[in-house]
Amino acid sequence: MKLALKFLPIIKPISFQLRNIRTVGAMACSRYEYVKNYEVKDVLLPNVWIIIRVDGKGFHKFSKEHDFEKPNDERALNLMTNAAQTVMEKFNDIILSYGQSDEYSFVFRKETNVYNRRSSKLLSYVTSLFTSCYVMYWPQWMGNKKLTYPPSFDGRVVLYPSDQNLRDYLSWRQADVHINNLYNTAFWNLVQKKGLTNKEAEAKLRGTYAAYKNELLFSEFGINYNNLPGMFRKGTILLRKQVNRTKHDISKQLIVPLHEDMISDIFWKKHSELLAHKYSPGLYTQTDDDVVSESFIRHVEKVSLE
Ligand SMILES: Nc1nc2c(ncn2[C@@H]2O[C@H](COP(=O)(O)OP(=O)(O)O)[C@@H](O)[C@H]2O)c(=O)[nH]1
Ligand SMILES: [Mg+2]
Repeated sequence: MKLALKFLPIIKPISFQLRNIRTVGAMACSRYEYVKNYEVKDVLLPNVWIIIRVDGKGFHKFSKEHDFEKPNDERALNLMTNAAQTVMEKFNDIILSYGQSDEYSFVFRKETNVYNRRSSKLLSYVTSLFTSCYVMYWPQWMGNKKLTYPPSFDGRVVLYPSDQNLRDYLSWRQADVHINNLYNTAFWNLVQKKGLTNKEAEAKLRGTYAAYKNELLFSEFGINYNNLPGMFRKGTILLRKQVNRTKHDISKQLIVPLHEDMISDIFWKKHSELLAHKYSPGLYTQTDDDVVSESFIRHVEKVSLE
């Protein structure tokens, strides 16, 4: 009796659960099953470009806290690119990624059927994978600098119906890096080399045109803006390329970082596979001058999780 009393609280819930299980056809369902219907079917429109952009949360503070170099920290930018490469490895249908500052955009093929085009699945997977890679690869790029708190990234999905929309989106992000980088380069030179306070430097640059900042950098600091690293001026574009060298395994695909001008038509002609009727990676030629370094090219052997 004593024993039975002891087990009563356990037995009761089990019998309660059993009462609430019914059989529908051959399938056993619980009466709770209906809650599944509340899940929103957030399927993205067919036949449109899908862009997922991740952006560092509060990176103004995060970069200060972790002593990022100003205005550009090469290691931190490479860390972002490294994380983006892994995302591209997992999703075969990403044909182009573009990163600058604390953000990365991923462009999926219009026809992709990954996760049945379910928005929340796609967005959460890309964002969480990118974030975990950022943390995992941190020591590789940032050396002894310890992470003092966990970084996070927000993510959004944007759809573009036309190729022109896609080009304009990428041009918008690339124009953004140009505007910010020119300003930041002038600003930090005034502060670090001329000893101006932040307020003074801000006042000196307020309302000025690009030509003024270019001239200021050249005449006061001997800096030819156009000679600064492409990664700082143009951000990083990741493209898939097929190896075309007999020494290499022909089946291998590369993920190649470039710092080219996506605003110009030349880029889209050179990488014509991107807007072709049927996409397949373009050929990799070693003459691509803007390649960061051989070691940064990822050889893709894994395929997507589709
Ligand atoms: N010093 C430094 N800061 C950077 C670098 N990349 C990004 N940041 C910082 O990250 C911020 C990113 O901008 P935004 O996303 O608008 O700001 P958030 O809302 O604070 O993440 C920039 O304003 C910088 O403060 C870098 O390479 N060096
Ligand atoms: Mg941010």
